[in-house]
Amino acid sequence: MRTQVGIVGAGPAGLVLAHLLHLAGIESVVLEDRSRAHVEGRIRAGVLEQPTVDLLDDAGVSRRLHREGLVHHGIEIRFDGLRHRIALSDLTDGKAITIYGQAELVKDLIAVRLDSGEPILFEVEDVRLAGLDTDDPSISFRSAGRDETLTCDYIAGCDGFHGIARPSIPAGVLRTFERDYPFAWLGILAAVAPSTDELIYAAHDRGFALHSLRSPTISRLYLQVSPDEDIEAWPDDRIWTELRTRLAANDGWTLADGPVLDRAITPLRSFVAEPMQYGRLFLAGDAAHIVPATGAKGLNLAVSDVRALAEAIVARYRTGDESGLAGYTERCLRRVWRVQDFSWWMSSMLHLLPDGDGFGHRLQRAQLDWLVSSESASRSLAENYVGLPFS
Ligand code: RFL
Ligand code: PHB
Repeated sequence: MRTQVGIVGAGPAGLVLAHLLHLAGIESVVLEDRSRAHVEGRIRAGVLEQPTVDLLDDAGVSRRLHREGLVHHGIEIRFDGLRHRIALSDLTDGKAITIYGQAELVKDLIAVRLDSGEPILFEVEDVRLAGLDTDDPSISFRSAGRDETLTCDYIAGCDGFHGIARPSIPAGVLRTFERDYPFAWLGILAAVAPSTDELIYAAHDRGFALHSLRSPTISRLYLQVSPDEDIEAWPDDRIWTELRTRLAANDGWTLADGPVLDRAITPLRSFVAEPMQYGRLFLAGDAAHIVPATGAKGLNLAVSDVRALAEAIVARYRTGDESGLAGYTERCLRRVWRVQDFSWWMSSMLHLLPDGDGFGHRLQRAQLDWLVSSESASRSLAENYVGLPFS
């Protein structure tokens, strides 16, 4: 088998890349090691930034997103029982975020891929990359019990943080940068109408809490917990009681509860691998970098990487110009580090940190106070949150 671009992974990065290449008339094969049902059912991100929505519009895959997604023009920052609105759209010339579950976006992208008639293989096994520093890199894998080899012009490693693409790069090539945080998130999906119209980020003495949503009938909520927390220790009652405590407001606001449909604990991590390419392999999305979820940026960053990669590949086929491919890492890293900084800042400001004498805690309160009382500080958050323009 031969193709122009072999894409490992059918998450947002791999699927958006496959579609952008298809629109430009470039062939690809998408290889995914999980089942279609698994990939479509994975509950993860929910916030799409403005540039992500604009790209999906241009790519013609946003019809259901606009029908079912919820456009939000602000978010709330809550601390000391007080509610402070950050007017995202007023502060950014009308830009907004759209709440649309990653699982829904993935369903839309898989549907458009299947409609295109181009190959997407699920449940492939034993995926291995070879010849990355040659002109004919290849991917070997097993599909439906048969061993296959796919020879490619280029390979896109879109297989997430635990994938095989990044570890296929020879030792000594990559430099990695990493921060672990002394906390994790316990996230739930619940069958209850959201108790808020806009997302609530709450800093509380017992830890951070976030009230997000997926639809008018489904809420998504998160609690800061310790990284080694046992999910079994969190029956529904305990989760709702803790959420109610941390999200409490002085003005009589109340939190409605309901059946918990899904629960999971996710560690928070910052990670960047540089460069994001080796020979004819290009890493995109979580395969190359991870941000703590507090800034709601992971999916959006994955989309911005593959936008740059698709442009570079298209230029290479149309005009023979390889400069976009050569400069792929440099172009991506500028945004990656901006987003790392934003996500780190949001995380550090909002979470309860181990803090002996309370110095750090007082700094957090000073930051929060400045954030909600200074228009320029609010605007800075808003610009980053709705998404900086693609370079
Ligand atoms: P993905 O989504 O992990 O997809 C990688 C795909 O590759 C497959 N794979 C392989 N396929 C073939 N061969 C192999 N050897 C393979 N190994 C792995 C995997 O099965 C998978 O299908 O990476 P991608 O495409 O880079 O997308 C990244 C996003 O998924 C991620 O950054 C976001 O979910 C992060 N994130 C959020 N991002 C946002 O922009 N906004 C948010 O509000 C937001 N909230 C979140 C989040 C992530 C969370 N968790 C659970 C990590 C909230 C949470 C709780
Ligand atoms: C979500 O809705 O899943 C969500 C929202 C905001 C975040 C992270 C996750 O910062």
